[in-house]
Order: sequence, then C-alpha cells, then structure tokens
Amino acid sequence: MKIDVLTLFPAMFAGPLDESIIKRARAAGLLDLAIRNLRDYTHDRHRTVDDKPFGGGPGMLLKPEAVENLAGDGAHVILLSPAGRKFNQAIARELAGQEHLLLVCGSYEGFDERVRESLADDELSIGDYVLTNGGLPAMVIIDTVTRLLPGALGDDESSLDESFSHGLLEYPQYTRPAEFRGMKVPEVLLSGNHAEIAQWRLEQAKQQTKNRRPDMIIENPGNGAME
Ligand code: 9D3
Repeated sequence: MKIDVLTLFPAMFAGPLDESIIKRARAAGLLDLAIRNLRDYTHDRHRTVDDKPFGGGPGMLLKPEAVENLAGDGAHVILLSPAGRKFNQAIARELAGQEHLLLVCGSYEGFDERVRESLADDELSIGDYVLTNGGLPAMVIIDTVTRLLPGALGDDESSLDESFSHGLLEYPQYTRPAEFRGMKVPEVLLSGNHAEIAQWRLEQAKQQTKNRRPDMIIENPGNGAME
C-alpha cells in the first residue's frame, strides 16, 4: 500500500513512523510512505499554500492547487479535519483495502470548499477534541491501517489480535508472583484446565466490556456481552 501525506509540518512525522511495526512494514515493502511538504506542491513563486477567505473573516484557507497536484494519480483522498466523520476500526479496515491513500492534513486554517467538492473522497476526524493540526490524526490513521496490512503483524501479534477483535475488551491478565502484597492470582488460572480458563476469560472480557465500555456493546451487538 502507498500512503502520501500532505502537511505544513513534515518534521512532526519524524520518529513515530520509524519504530516498531510500522518501521518493519516499511522495510518489508508492505507500506510505501511519503511525507510531503504542502509548500513543495504550490505553483507560484512565493510557494503560497494559503490565502484570505473571499467575503472577509479571520484566518486563512488552504488553496486547492497543492492537493490537486498529488490527487491526480488515482489516490483515495482523505481530508483530516474536526468536521470529518469519526475514525474507527471499521473505517480502518475499509482504508486498508485501498491501494493508495493521500492524507491531507488541515490546520487551524480551513480548506477552500472546492477541495472538498472536487478533490476529496472522504473527510475524517479522530475524535471530539481540538488539536493544533491534522498531523497527529494522520499518524493515528497510518498506524491503525498499517497493522491491518497482510503480513504486517508477526504470528504472535496477529493470533493475539484475532482473539481480541470480537468487539470485547481484554480479560484481566496476571504474571508471577502468584501472590503480590496479599493479592492472589485467580485460582482458575493456576489450575491448568484450559477449557475452564478460556471460559473464565470470555466471561471476564464480557464483564469488563459491560462495565467500562457499554457503548461498544451497542455498536457490536453480536459480541456476546449482552448475554
Ligand atoms: C473554528 C473551529 N475549529 C474547529 C473546532 C477550527 C479548527 C480547530 C483545530 C480547525 C482545525 C483544527 C486542527 N485540527 C485538525 O486539523 C484535525 C483534528 C482535530 O483537531 N481533532 C480531531 N481530529 C482531527 S483531524 C484534523
């Protein structure tokens, strides 16, 4: 998969995408990632990325030209803005099926509406809080999508993932010592009875979900936590 990012702040992206699973996916050629400075895709002498809104008002708007330049080659174009639909795991799965994404980071400046009208395929937010720009949201989306690419996770990582991807929170886990400051590890986990352990874990996962994230049960009614 190819992901292009258009941003006013390319330096933000150094670090988080050069570690761990994303680093490995890039090295293996599963992910071809290019962070591009919006300024390098402008057309005029002064490399202007923004301009005043027609009709007056505060702030500046990102001009459509830079986005058009990169959107041309068939990429699925996603604007990052607080007005987008809220990103979640289902959207991540959709995006992981695309061949080429172009993530366009907004900032306190808005987009010229014609970017939405004629260049963007989608507009995403990562949640209801105000960030300074779309850089972190772009990294969140890259991270979430990359680990879904076939081959991105090692065997251990992906089999672990499968047992947790049924819309339930994780069950409580324990390691040694069997007793810590008077707190004991649940007896069943020491029993060696694998069927009983599996049943206990499923029950605990349902309880955790019901108590801590009842909204997940409403969103995934098939996850068994309603029983
Ligand atoms: C004038 C109203 N503000 C919207 C709440 C303007 C504004 C604030 C912050 C416009 C852009 C931004 C910068 N944020 C993003 O570009 C952004 C974002 C976010 O702030 N929260 C969650 N998801 C995202 S995706 C892009």
